[in-house]
Amino acid sequence: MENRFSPELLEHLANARRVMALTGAGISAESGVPTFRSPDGIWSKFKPEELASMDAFMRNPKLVWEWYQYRRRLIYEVEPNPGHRTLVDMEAFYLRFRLFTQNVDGLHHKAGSKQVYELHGNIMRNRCSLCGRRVLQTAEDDSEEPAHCRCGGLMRPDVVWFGEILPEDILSMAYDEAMCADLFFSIGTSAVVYPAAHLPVLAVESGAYVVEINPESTMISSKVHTTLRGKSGDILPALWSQLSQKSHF
Ligand code: BV8
Ligand code: ZN
Repeated sequence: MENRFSPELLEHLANARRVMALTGAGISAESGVPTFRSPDGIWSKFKPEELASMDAFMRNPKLVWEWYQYRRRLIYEVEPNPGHRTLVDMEAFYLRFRLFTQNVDGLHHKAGSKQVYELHGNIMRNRCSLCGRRVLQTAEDDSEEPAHCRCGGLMRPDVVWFGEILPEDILSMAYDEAMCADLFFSIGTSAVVYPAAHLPVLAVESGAYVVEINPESTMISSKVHTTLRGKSGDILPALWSQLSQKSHF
């Protein structure tokens, strides 16, 4: 077993009591879900505000709906990867483990994570833009336009768009957890979208040991304690198995 990771990092993982993970599109990249801002990302053709915002939807509901239908068809086909599954093992191991995701693909649930806090909603649910009624999306729904709710409102994906507030209960829990975590992972996120991107910085300021896992450097790389340069589907299982070798837990 090559020792890829520093004794300091392994100590922090072995002794952590309150662990928080924040994930972004990068953790699903190895499952085949394109990220947003990488060169081949799904926003390479459109700017995010042109698709993931209420006024984009009101201006062109058909275009926005088709973009979400395209992403749903992608997501129906894919499976969680070893990165998602290592977070399931961590949840089972640590006394207190909180997983917050910016992703809307539901892959953490599919991998078996029991408690997943979705900061930006879930693409497999629709919500009425008028009365807020929620309806699960089905694989059979190949509609090219958003349906209307029985109240007459237009159904929209149940995700948080730019300019929209995040679910307040989940966001305030994320702030609380970031302030009391002793170990914080920022995994597969470019850390450019707020308020989620503030969480790792808040964790550093609150005394947590913060680890970033990303093949590229990001807006927070210079602020965290350790950056593990590589793919989360490779790094997370390797890190977890080296820790289990060391602690024989
Ligand atoms: C809010 C919707 C205010 C769901 C998303 C100007 C105008 C309007 C707003 C703003 C503005 N300026 C700033 C703002 C605030 C704005 C914001 O932060 N904008 C940014 C772009 C500057 N934020 C908001 O609008 C938020 N709301 O502020 O409300 C308010 C306050 C009070 C009252 C009313 C309103 C809402 C933010 C949520 C937006 N919704 N998505 C959907 O369609 O998916 S954001 C979108 O970006 C996704 O949710 C995604 O999760 C999120 C973050 O992206 P990442 O996950 O980080 O993905 P990305 O592609 O960027 O990076 C992937 C990373 O993975 C890369 O670093 C890559 O290197 C790495 N990677 C690749 N492969 C791997 C890997 N890592 C590991 N392993 C691999 N194999
Ligand atoms: Zn309605």
